[in-house]
Amino acid sequence: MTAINSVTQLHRIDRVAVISIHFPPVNALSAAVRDGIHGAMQAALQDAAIEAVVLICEGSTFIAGADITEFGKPPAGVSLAEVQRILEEATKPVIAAIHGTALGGGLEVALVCHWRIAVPSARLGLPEVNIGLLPGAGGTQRLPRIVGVEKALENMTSGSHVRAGEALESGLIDELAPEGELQAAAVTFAQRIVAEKRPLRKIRDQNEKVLAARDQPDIFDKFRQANARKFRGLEAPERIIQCVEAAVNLPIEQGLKRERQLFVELMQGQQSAALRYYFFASRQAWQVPGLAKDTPLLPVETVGILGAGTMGAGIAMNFLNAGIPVHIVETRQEALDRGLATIRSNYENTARKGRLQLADIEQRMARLTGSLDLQQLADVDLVIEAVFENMDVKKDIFRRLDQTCKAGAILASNTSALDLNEIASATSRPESVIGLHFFSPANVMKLLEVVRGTHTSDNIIATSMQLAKKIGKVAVLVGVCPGFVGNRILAQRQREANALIMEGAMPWAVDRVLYQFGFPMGPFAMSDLAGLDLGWNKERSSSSTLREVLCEMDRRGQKSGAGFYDYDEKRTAAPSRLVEQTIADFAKKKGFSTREVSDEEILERCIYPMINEGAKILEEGMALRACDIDVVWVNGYGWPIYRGGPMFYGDQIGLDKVLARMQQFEQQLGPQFKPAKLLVELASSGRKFSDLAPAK
Ligand code: T1G
Repeated sequence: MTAINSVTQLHRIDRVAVISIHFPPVNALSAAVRDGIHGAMQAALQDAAIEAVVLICEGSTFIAGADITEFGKPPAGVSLAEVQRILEEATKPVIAAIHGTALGGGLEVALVCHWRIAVPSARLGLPEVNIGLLPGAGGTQRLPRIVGVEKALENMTSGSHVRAGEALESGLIDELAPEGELQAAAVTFAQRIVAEKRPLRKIRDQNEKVLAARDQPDIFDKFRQANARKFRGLEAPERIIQCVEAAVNLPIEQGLKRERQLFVELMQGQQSAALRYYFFASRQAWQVPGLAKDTPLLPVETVGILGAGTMGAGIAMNFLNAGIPVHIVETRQEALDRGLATIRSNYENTARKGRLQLADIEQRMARLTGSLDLQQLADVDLVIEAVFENMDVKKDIFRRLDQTCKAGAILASNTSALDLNEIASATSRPESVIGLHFFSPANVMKLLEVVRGTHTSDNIIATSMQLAKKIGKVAVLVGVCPGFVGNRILAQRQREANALIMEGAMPWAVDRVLYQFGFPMGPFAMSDLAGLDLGWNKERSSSSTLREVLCEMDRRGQKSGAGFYDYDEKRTAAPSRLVEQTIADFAKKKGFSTREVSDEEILERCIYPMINEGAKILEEGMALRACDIDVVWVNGYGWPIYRGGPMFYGDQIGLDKVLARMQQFEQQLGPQFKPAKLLVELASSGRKFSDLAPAK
């Protein structure tokens, strides 16, 4: 066994050299890994006793890509291109032995080896698109040569992982190895290749699949059209398509040059910076400073849910899907029946789309029970209250849970804005009370705000964060304040959107600006979808707000065929002249004078107060990090991920510019624009939100 460097070992089995990489956690292609592979290959090629080479990794996975932490830093060590050259031009067969995930640059290294073997559980992919890049080490040129143009386009623009079995069928790998016997199988495969004197095979020389696509130029435009909605606003997918077009129409050397050029464009662009930022932000959100790594976790093997309404039913599905039995308690039989039926029908809808088997439905429904008896929750590990948003109701429920539930049970509220500490004060065990704020539809939306009360214990927090991961949520720990983090920031945008249409901006203008910014839908279209009459009371309505006026006109949103927009029978929205006049009349009655409002002002008025509110949230310690706020908004409110999140966006614009505009708005429009102290502090010292250390 020879240590080539700190992360690379070289040893020999019979006449096969085994290059073994050990660079936890994912054997990323750091400078040391690149140097190690290159050095080991030089040694193997010079050693006459060696007839073949196996490249394998220790730990959990094969190389999972370039080392993203090196991006933006001065290059060091042997280049990836040089590593690939020595592998591909080797005069002895090189076999990549894959387990775990071969992703990005890792798969691109495997593709310059002459053969590939993998265990069945291995997954392979080129997911660079997820960080706003494209496979920049030949992946866009070699993958189409193996799996064909259409499959390559799909794989690289979706960033999907392919299981080893499928990879074997498509020719991406050549052999499957028994689980746990990868190295032995790879060495045997290498020996067989030598014994059979197989000519060395380079993917770069296999052109039949790309040449065949030359006669089908419309493949690319069809693919663009079919994915236009999914790729909206994103730069990387289009560049990937252009690289594959180059693979079809150009010799590989020119194709590689084209790939390099487009890769550098993306690497230097703002979208990749935002997506790489988000990659790490989404992982940091799980870290809770001050929480010991070995904080004991509580068992969560049974869950009780209070309330079988939309939220309670959706919340229940998360646990049923994760194999955790749920007991739902309601106060009225018909409400309970309706809730249980909703869960079943949700599953049946998913099955109709082919995403669930009928057997799975029965298996999950078998884990679900319901009753009108709170005593049924006496022994559950976790109770989630999901009832009417009224403090008195919630305090009464928590008082009764305190008397009913076993010691050590986690008592959680799904409240979206009420004071969790006040709810906890109704119990004798505030240390067991936590907020688990799901977002509707709770079985779909990824975000879970984990609300930490003043007295919530560390093991309840640690257990809740771990549980969130188990049920497939993106959890962010937040503090107790009105609206917590997400809704508190949303209130800023809503206030400005509503103010803008009193000043002369049309609802469809505001929606267009925010849609073009990258949100899936603007606030007025969203209101029409949700219904303008949420909480509206016909008897008490007094035309005091524009929403009341519209509801009184029976313009209650999509469901009534009209809201801010008019809707045809297919629910296609169109601006409404009547609403335009209604807004003008209402604004006049309220004393507003209307004017032309520019798209730029609409965007700044909606977005900058969100950034400012995020600064206040950080000042108050209601979020641990600025990037946590971004994770909340990407996962809970459709902030375009390629813009990183409101706080990252503020950093990219420049906090000095945000501050200056907030000060102008404050002067023109009032104290609601008063800049946060932290914004003033950072802007005046030339710092960014990303310079802030996490709160303790
Ligand atoms: N570089 C550096 N660190 C990485 C990393 C990477 N590529 N991938 C993961 N990590 C860290 C991660 O930050 C975390 O750190 C730890 O590993 C565990 O990750 C030339 C240019 C491999 C499926 O996009 O998809 O190659 O928080 O929590 O859930 O064309 O990580 O522990 O300190 O995600 O088991 C392309 C990205 C790069 C793969 C494992 N490759 N990674 O998932 O663990 S660009 C990727 C993943 C490229 C080439 C281009 C996942 C995973 P910490 P984790 P996991």
